[in-house]
This record gives sequence, C-alpha cells and structure tokens, in this order.
Amino acid sequence: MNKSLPTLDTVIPRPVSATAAGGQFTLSPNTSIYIEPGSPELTGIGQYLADKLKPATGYKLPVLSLAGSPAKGSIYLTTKDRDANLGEEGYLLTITPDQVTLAAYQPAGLFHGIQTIRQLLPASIEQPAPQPGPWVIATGTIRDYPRFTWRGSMLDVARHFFSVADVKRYIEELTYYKMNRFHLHLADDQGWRLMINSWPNLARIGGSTAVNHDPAGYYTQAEYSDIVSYAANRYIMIVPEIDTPGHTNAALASYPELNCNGIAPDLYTGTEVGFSSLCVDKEVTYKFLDDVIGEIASLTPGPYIHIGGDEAAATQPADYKKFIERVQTIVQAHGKQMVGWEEISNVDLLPPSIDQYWTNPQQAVKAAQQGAKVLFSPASKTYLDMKYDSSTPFGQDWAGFIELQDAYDWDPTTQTAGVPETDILGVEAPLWSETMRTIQDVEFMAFPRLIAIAEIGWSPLAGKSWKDFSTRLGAHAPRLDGMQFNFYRSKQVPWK
Ligand code: NGO
Repeated sequence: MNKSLPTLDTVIPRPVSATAAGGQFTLSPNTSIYIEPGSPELTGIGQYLADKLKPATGYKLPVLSLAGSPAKGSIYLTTKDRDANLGEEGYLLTITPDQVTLAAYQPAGLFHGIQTIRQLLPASIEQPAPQPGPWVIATGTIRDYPRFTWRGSMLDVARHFFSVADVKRYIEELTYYKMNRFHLHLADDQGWRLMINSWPNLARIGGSTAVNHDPAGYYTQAEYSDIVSYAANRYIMIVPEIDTPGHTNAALASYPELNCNGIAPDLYTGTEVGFSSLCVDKEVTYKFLDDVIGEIASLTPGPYIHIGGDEAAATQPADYKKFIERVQTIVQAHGKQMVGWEEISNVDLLPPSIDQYWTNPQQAVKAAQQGAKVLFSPASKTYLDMKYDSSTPFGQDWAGFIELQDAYDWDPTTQTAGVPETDILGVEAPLWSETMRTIQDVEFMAFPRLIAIAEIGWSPLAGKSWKDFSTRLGAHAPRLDGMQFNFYRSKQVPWK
C-alpha cells in the first residue's frame, strides 16, 4: 500500500461510515466520467468533477452518458437506484480496483460525494498545474449523509464590501466541506449592498461607504443573480439578509422620509452598533420593506429572507414587537420564511420562523418554545471575526478568543440546555467584517475554524474526537496550500 495515499478515514468532515477494502483504484489518461443518460444536471456535476481533476492530472476526463456498462478504470455518477435512506444530501461511494461508483438519492448527494473523491486522491490533486501522480484511490466503501440540514457561513459585505469574484471564491471554499447555506449580510449602518430598483438611492447613496472610508460598492441585481446561480450550481442556498429595524443607518441616510424627523442622517463609517432605527410608526417604512423584501424575494429562489432584528437598542421594546410582527407578515406575503437573529424570540413568531442564536441561550430556548427552529451561531464558538489569540492581526475579542479547538469542541445539543436536537436546524459561522478588508483577511479568519464548524454540522456526534480531527486536518494542509487558501496555522494542529 502506498504510504502517502489518503485512507478512507481521513476525509473532512468525517463520514458516517467508511470501510477499507485494502486495494487500489488508479485514475489514468483513459479514465472517463460516466453519468446516467438524459440528465443535464448530472452532466453539470460530472463536468464539475472533471474540472477539479484536470489541472493536476492533465487528463482529458470526458464526461459521457452511459450506454451499457462503464469501462474499466472509469468513474460513474448515478442517482438511478434512488436509495431514499441516503436523504437529500447523502451518497454511497464504492471504490473497487476497476471502478469508482458514486450513487445518491438526489444530485446534491453526488455533489457532496465528489468532494470526498477529491479528498481521497493524493493531496497534489488540488495543485493548479500538472503533477506527476500516480492518481491512486484506496478501495472500499463510504456511506455518508449529514447530521443537520443547515450548514453554513455568513459573510458581512456591509461593513466591508467584497467583489462578486471574492464572494464566489468563498462559496467555492464552502463546497469542499459540504456546506449548503451561504448567508449574505447585505445591509447595515455602514453600507447597503444590493440595488433595489424601486428605491435606487439605497445602493447609490447607502452603498457608497464602508468602515473607515474603505472601498465600497453594491451588487447590481444581475450580479446578485449570478451569485445565486453560482451557489445553486454548487448546491448552496443563498440566504439574503437586510438587517432591521436597527443597523439601518445606510438606508436612513439614503431616504429622509424613512426617518421619524424626516431628516437624513450622515453616512456612517464607524463601528459602533445600536444607534439607528427605522421609524416604526410611519406607514412609508412598511411600503419600503414590502418593496425591498419583494424585490429580494423575486431574485432569491431559496425559501428564506433574513430580516436581522439584532441589537435594536434604538427601538423601544413595544415598537420592536409591533415592527417584527408586521415584517414577518410581509416576508410571508412574498412566499418566504422569516429568519432573524435571536432577539426575534421576544415577539409572537408565526411558524415556520427561524431564530439564529448568537449570544443569549435564553432567547434560543424562548424561540424553540414558540415552535421556531433554532440555528446555532454562538459567538464564543462560531464567530469567525473573533481573534484566535491575542496576536491575531484582525478581529475582535468581545466573545473571547476562539482557537481551533474551541471552535471544534462543542455541540449544539449541549451548548444550550433546553433546545432539543429536533428543534436545532443546524450551525452557521458568521464572519463580520468590521476589521477584515480583503478576501485573504476573511480566509485567514475562516480557515481552519470553518472546517471545524462544517464537521459539527455534517458528522455524527458519536465518534467525535479533537485528536482525530486535528490529525486529519494536519494531513490536509497540502490541499489548502494547493487551493491557495490563506489559512491560520494553529499551533494546536500537527501540520504536515
Ligand atoms: C454582533 C452584531 C454585529 C457585529 C458582530 C461583531 C450580531 C448578531 N450583531 O452579532 O453587528 O458585527 O456582533 O462580532
């Protein structure tokens, strides 16, 4: 057995089950990727796999519709047997000396299985230019499916603005760890980042600033749609957020009529929170929200609209309740489910709302008691803007330092006593960008902690081990290098 060959138990996130058979499959210049005929969706997935394997192997890897049985030495992707027990995202990977067969109930499962195939090839497979090989995979079987339905990350493009190319790069990074949600924090005090045709000054004026007068901007609707379809092609759903009723200075500065006193405040480039509020008693506020939510709903195929709701310190509690209860009917009128930060549990929530827990466990419990599902983003574990330690060049520390082991060694079922696993939708790691200006800064803070969060979201709790995770991650480093991730080399990991 080739010593440098990854074994089946090195995959991240750790699969549900992996059984080694002791042999080897070898990818050759003649390898084809077969898909079952008649599915443009599967052609796309096959092509994605070919595109990932081509640069390092230099092989042609044609994607072919299967007629008869696959040739020896090929890879076969299929949803034909439709084993419903694998669920929407699970897959069964069978590797024999003659063939790699990836089977799933749904295409999303194939897409996740492809990430496993990539990780089973030698690490040099992720290099951008031809490498010597040989391209060997250990034989055996992996049967795998996720623990939670929501596994994601949030990027704050409001405090600092990130280009479409940067956002796509981040989305692509999420796919390698089988994540399926990307939450875009599109508006805050410092910037409004999406063109709303019925209220164009939001982007034109509100999008003209960022923290510290750094470069700003906004996405056109065509650019937003491009991000949505780029993500959808990778089985990642976009969750757009417009933060309300607080965190709204950029909107208030763009339209005087949204202010209770009718006067637009100055644009804001600082990092304080909790000073702005939409005018709860003005009817135009709800016309504004109906227009904004309506446009975003029509651009967003996923079922969720995130309305923020956090830190509304400039809104009276009674006003907050009145406001959120009205906003949730607007979201539902546009055919979507409302997601909000944990504070929305202070109002009477309509099902099927989602409460995103970030700092106060009582709020999460209150939301669950109302029948809402809870998304876990505890700041002290999942906030990617917290520093690793006192020497981290970016980030904040209000929720403490988060070293890699802190991000890994916790579980949603024990983090908040009182929210049963059946009410836990999943995990999401937010990256707030007050102190991050470039996508390289973002990557340094996200990786490798996001990998730990991905494993919490995907892998079964039974068998979870920090030692095992850190060993697997250490061996994984050449892949991160190959993909040119700018990641933090935590001293807690035995890096290879
Ligand atoms: C808080 C706050 C954000 C900050 C972030 C910084 C939530 C939900 N609201 O989290 O506005 O950017 O902390 O860590």
